[in-house]
Amino acid sequence: MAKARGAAGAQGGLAGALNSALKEHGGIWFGWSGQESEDEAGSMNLQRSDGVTTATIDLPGRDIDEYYNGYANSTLWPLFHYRLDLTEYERETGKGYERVNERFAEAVVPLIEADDLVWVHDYHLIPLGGALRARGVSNRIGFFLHIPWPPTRLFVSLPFHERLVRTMLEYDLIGFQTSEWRDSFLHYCSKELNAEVDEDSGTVRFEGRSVIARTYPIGIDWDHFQTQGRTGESRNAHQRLLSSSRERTAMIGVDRLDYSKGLPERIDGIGRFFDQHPDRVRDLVFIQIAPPSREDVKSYQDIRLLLEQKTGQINGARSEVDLVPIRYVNRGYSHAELFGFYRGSKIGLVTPLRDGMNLVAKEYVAAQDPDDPGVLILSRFAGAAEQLNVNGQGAVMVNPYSPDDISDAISLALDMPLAERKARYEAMIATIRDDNVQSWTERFCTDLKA
Ligand code: ADQ
Repeated sequence: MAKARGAAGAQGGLAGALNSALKEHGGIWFGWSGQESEDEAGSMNLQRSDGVTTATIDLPGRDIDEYYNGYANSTLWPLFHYRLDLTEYERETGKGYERVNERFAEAVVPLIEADDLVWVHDYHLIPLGGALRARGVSNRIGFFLHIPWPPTRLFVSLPFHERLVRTMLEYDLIGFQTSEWRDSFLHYCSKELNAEVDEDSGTVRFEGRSVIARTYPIGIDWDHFQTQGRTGESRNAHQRLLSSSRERTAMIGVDRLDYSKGLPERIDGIGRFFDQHPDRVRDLVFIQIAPPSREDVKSYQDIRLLLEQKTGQINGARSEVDLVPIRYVNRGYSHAELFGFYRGSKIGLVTPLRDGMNLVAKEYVAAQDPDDPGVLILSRFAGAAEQLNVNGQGAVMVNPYSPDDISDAISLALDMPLAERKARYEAMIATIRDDNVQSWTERFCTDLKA
């Protein structure tokens, strides 16, 4: 018997992106099932559904605690999102992380055939490439980091930082979302490892090996998303949103409930807007969709409480019998429904404190009516800012730590004339449509093969 402990959920950006890539190219998706096994060595489950083959293994409770909730989500995730204050440095969980990566390598080796490309994803699996090499796998192996790479000064707070980066240098190709994260990685290699680094090509030479680090900004599955947007389910969601907000402008936020997404800071910004424009409380309704994630980790329980408190305070102070300014919803929706909600919202509020890319920003714009588009307010600290802040056009950029900045941006968006909304939309839409998840996969795999 296995019981669910929730891994890469349906609401994760990574899961959605990879599913699309595999449907297109075939291959096997290997990883943790999200289930807890009762015995030490969970067996492998092979399944085929919707054109995608998955090979997953269950993990014993201790591994889930040390590897997934521990090192991956209480050490690497906060550290890579610049949150030293939340980062736990426990040697035991570090050992669990390495142990599980070894176990994954052991399990996946028999599935790898001579000509296969091996593509490893994200911070949970950084040492997997090295563990595969140690087992004689000589295939091309690539790694993509979905989250930021922190500046060297922060990264060196990790005990054994060098050990982690040395395993990264076992890959042939390393992909980052933005040049900022890539440059931080190269800086570390040159500063701390004394590796020979060629910034232009991204080549790192170290102890006889050579690896290339490049940027591959991830995109959405444009065609699939547009198809979802044409369904009855999507139109229904759109209608529900419009009729429930009546004459008020709907502003939407959609995020996993995670401290990196800047949710309490966002609520503070909205509070500031209401303080500065009490006459406009009736003009706006803010809808925050935030399904809980990683609920076994304390910092996630804390952020949930904080958010409930903050929305409660504003709603208590600003509600009328016929009006609630913030609708805070703790559940997931299908992409069809999200499309409808985005389309019905004249403002999209995406204000992470730090984010590898942020696909919600791209989905919001992709769902807009080109003849009457809404306005995207975007944090300068989201990876997506590198693509969506186009010469001062595109998204309205904000500093998510500043409630005044968020308040000003909401004012600007509420009153923005149609011509400017269209110009900003036009500045973003081509890259969102063309630099999609298919072209991202294509670019990475072509470079990995080369
Ligand atoms: P995430 O941190 O999960 O991804 P994001 O890129 O925004 O963040 O992707 C979230 C995805 O989940 C979107 O496709 C969104 O539609 C979906 N989602 C969010 N809330 C939902 C809800 N309530 N119901 C249904 N679906 C919901 C990580 C990194 C990001 C990076 C992605 C992809 O943290 O920086 O962009 O991987 O690389």
